[in-house]
Amino acid sequence: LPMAFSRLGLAYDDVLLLPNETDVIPSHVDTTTHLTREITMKVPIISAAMDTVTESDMAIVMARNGGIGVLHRNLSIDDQASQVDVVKRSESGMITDPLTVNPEATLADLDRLCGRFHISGLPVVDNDRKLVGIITNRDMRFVAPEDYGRLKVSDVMTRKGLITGPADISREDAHELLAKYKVEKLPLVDTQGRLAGLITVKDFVKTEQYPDATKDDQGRLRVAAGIGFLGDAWQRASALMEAGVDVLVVDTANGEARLALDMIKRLKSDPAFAGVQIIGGNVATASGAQAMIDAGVDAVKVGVGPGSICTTRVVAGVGVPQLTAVYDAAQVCRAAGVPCIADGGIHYSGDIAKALVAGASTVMLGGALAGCEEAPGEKVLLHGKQYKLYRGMGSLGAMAPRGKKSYSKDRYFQADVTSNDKVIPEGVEGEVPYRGPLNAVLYQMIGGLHQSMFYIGAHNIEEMAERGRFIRITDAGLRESHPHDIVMTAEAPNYSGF
Ligand code: RVP
Repeated sequence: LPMAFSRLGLAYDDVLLLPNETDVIPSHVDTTTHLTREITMKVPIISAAMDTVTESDMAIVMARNGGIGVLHRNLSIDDQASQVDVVKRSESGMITDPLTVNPEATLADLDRLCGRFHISGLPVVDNDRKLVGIITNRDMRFVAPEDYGRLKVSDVMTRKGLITGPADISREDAHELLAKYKVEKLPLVDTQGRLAGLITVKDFVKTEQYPDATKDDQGRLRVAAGIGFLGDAWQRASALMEAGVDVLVVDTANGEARLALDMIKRLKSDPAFAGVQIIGGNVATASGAQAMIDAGVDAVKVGVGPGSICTTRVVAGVGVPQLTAVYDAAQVCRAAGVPCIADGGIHYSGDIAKALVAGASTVMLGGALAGCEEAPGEKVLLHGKQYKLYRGMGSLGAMAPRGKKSYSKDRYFQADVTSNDKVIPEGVEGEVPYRGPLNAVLYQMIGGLHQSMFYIGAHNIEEMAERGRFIRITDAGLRESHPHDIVMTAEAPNYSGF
């Protein structure tokens, strides 16, 4: 028994980082880090696999800004796989397998397809995949929406004077053709006139606009997705992989469960999944991290109970204060060359810096991003302020949705519970303040991290762990850290006393 009391667990709020002598300029730091053994990112931030945080809109903007999103799994296999598809098709160097439309399709069909994938036009191919035209916003501009059901694509598409390029065109030549003919889309065709790819001007613009974007070797945005380990989990993993997912996250509240470890081992030993990185979690101790590493994961996710919506620590009495959990796990991870992800409990940019100094390579955020425009769900008005729904994946709403199937009960090992009133929640449901577009929120988060690196004297993430030093603080110290003795009258973009 005495052993059980021998250690003190610390949370982010228990410490501060000491300032150091520094020659660092905040805007010059390099925040490149490892998401997994094989994938690097320019920004160490991941959006959580939660149904009020990450669907395709969130994942796209996360990846554009240099981080990555983990698509949640509280939806059918088809729906989750099609979200992977939406992210992978959202922008790319050259689309080798572009979406197309048949000349016989109606404009209503076309409109639906374009809406779903947020695109403005498509190459038109016949049944032999021969390019017969292209249809874009320009062709649709003078068509009344009432006529969409009646008119076919072949009635309005552009078929004369099509500008195309050869299948093996270089990026530079493609750019020249787009500019010369002032067109937005360049279909690529093989020697038989069959469609072989598509290059769009939007992708060139996006590349300039988002130089830090997290992309695969074909120039497509990277995306991760959560999976379980029971029932049809294998089928889900396969469907996600076929849709082009970069990373699978075996997503459980207790990564040390035998079933979760077995799932990881199986994925890692199947050559079919060789091109996909596997993240495992969550654990909160050195031995938990070691179990994950032994199972073969490409990154270990750490956090039992720190989440803002999590009640595991009170319902089960289990958990480790997050700073200590990250530190303990990171020691083991570093020795094995496996990146460590600090998941949960991060609400201010300063917490990101503390997690990285403790040894994490990246952080995962839920509540801090749930108020963004790109998070799923509508804004609600409460007492004259705007909010968005945020709930735990272990909340009643997520595990026992009214009239709907929950796909994520197994995260808490309750998949066999058939009656909703028998669910044991480990999370709560609530609202977080609406925060506007994710771009602006990430700008503040990343900017805050740059400031930390300046104070610590770290030019890069590796130096954070080397040079960063903690000091423990008291309740009085914490009170002193936050604004005090003032009534705040203006909102700061990176601080809320909420
Ligand atoms: P936070 O960022 O503090 O809001 O925490 C988000 C994390 O909380 C998630 O990434 C996940 O690990 C955890 N979580 C999600 N649902 C629940 C729950 O219902 N207990 N916990």
